[in-house]
Amino acid sequence: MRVLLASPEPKVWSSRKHIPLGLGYLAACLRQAGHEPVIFDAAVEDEPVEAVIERAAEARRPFGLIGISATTPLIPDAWEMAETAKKLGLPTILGGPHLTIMPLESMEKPFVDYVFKGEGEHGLVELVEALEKGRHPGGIPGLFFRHNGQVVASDCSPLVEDLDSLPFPAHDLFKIDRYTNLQPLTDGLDPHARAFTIVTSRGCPFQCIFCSKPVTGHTWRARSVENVVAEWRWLVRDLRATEIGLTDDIWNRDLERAKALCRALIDEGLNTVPWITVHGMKVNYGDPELYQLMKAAGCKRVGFGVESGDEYILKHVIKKGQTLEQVRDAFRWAKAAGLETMGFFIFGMPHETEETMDKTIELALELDPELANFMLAAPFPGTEMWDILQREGRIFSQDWRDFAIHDERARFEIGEMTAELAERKWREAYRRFYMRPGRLLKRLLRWDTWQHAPTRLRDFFRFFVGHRRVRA
Ligand code: B12
Ligand code: SF4
Repeated sequence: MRVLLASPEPKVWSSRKHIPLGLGYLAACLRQAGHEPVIFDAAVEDEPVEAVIERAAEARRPFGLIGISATTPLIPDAWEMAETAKKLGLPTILGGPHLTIMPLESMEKPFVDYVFKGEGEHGLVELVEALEKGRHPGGIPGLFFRHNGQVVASDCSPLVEDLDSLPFPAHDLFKIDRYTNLQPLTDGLDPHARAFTIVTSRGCPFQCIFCSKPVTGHTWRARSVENVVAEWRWLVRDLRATEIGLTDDIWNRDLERAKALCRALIDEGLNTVPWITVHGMKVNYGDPELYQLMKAAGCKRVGFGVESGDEYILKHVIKKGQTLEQVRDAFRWAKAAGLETMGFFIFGMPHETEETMDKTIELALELDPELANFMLAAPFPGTEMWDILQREGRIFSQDWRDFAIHDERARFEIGEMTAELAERKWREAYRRFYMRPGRLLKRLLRWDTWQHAPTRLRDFFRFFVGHRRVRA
């Protein structure tokens, strides 16, 4: 069967475009089972989804199903896309993080035929085969569907136990030259970079109260070093990657495995293409040797979730499971090894005060990463923070689109932590971090600042001037 695998266009602020790797895995499994998947990522296409569906029908090569992926802020756009496809006669299935949290919400939409909860590699292939053979889709773990007008709900959310058993994601099906490099705020925007992402493990056993990881839960499942290196070789040698991003939740959970991966990349001569840890480098698991090996293996930059500069908030409020000492060590070791660093910081979490947020700003200044990413807390459904706010706070957001992290509005208030306070400290963090004379001078001396002046100016206005918006 020809299956259209689609991602809606993110209307959340983002100057970068990454491949939706989940669709790459689904496509690879469909292809392995003899089907014909086509990837449609609305972020990089220059025609609407209906044009692709209609053209396929006219050419007598119609699609038999559309599978749409959605995170929480993208769900309204996923519904729009499903409605369009349904009007053109295509059965629709939705999957991804938001559907795993709230499958029934989408089953209420008449234009959604199926919802998938969990990792979809096996379930989607089973559904396609059932549809092809005209079989009833009952009994597929993770699948929600209607039968005699009633929703039949699955009671489980499947996880792939042996990640090595999966084919590599169908990287070759993405229009890779339409994606940007992974961190344009740091590297300048290269709209034609061949930037691929790779996931070497899935899940994270920590339980930070703000983190929405519905698909993988608290598991940690790692691919073998050999399996990861084989995919890496394909990216570097065959697909001519110019940049690789690790997007695990926590790739260094097993320190020895992380070191072994670096050694293998060196031995295989795959250290010629720069790579970065976009997410998922946890400060808890490291030592100077790891960072030196990463550097030798071609790593250019590491990103750490620092979140807060206040030990009490870290430990007792957001349950980050890391200490400030571990944070300082990690930055020191990474810098000493010659790696660039990035820090992620969150403002406006429950129980925050002016003082705790001042500590976060001070810590960012002390750590002085190449890129500091300050975010306003977003209460994703299904997280502990969401539950706390339902009980004790006030969430303003009316629309799932408001849950985009890169948005300049506080989304809730709780106790003394007002929206005004969170937004003020968040803006102050950007001002104090980026407007330091030394940093400004360094930035002005970089060629890419001038090469990408329009993007830089837009970012400048966004952070330092801000948009006036009315809060509901
Ligand atoms: C890389 C990444 C990004 C990249 C690329 C996003 C992309 N287009 O894939 C960038 C940086 C652009 C990004 C942006 C955002 N991200 Co992000 N991102 C990730 C990250 C770290 C890895 C994603 C990944 O490749 N996973 C591996 C694949 C295999 O898993 P998967 O995508 O979930 O797909 C599997 C299942 O979900 C399911 N499935 C998925 N789609 C479908 C469709 C069908 C039909 C079926 C049957 C099954 C199915 O099967 C897949 C295979 O097992 C995850 C964390 C994580 N570990 O998942 C966060 C994560 C997905 N992001 C998250 C968020 C919040 C965002 C943003 C909203 C942030 C923002 N800007 O505000 C945006 C949204 C942009 C968007 N396009 O959706 C949240 C989502 C939470 C939620 N409730 O929705 C996550 C879970 C991180 C977190 N813990 O908070 N992200
Ligand atoms: S350590 Fe990172 S991935 Fe793990 S729960 Fe916390 S924020 Fe999420």
